[in-house]
Amino acid sequence: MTSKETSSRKHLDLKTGDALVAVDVQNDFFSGGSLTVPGAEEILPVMNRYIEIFQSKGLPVYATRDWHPERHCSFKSQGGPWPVHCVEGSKGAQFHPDLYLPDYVVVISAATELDKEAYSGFEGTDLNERFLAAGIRRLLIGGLATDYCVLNTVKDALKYGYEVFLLIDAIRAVNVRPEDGQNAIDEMTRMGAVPVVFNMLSE
Ligand code: VGL
Ligand code: ZN
Repeated sequence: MTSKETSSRKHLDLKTGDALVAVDVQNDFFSGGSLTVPGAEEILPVMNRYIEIFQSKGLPVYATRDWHPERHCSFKSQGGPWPVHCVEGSKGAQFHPDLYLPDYVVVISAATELDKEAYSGFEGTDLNERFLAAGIRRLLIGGLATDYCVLNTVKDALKYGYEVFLLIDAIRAVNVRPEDGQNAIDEMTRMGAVPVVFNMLSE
């Protein structure tokens, strides 16, 4: 392996065509919320640094949010697997107050249909069309939760042909089974997502 190939694994140079995708950094997934993701708090300062570096380079940031109708099919009360969470317009559905969201961030609401679960930010949204219109070719993806919405957003991104960098230090898993998060990371990397951490970006 040449030194260039070696170093390309340790460093990621952000450039035009790159976009950051912050998946579902919403109150209900944090402690005190209805569908707590263990360790979710730990991603906030890291995600904020990713957002700041994108902002400083004039690169786009997209924030997806789980945005369910009040009786969404994924809720236990409707026969689904989850407690009521991220109901459209509710406090729990708001982005975490400590998430740094510059004014230009594009917000994408997903899983808005009553009878349809959608763990991918692409599903039932115009995310792909927006990326195509903006000339986006590479995605840096982090957020919540590793084993659901991050996993499925990454899989769709790869399916649509984007180069995907998985923000290992800015994701956390629900871990219904304790191995779910690691299995999801393994699956994403097997499919071609490249795991990165923040210090690979800083000059
Ligand atoms: C999610 C479970 C249910 C997620 C959303 O954002 O990963 N997980 N709804
Ligand atoms: Zn949900």
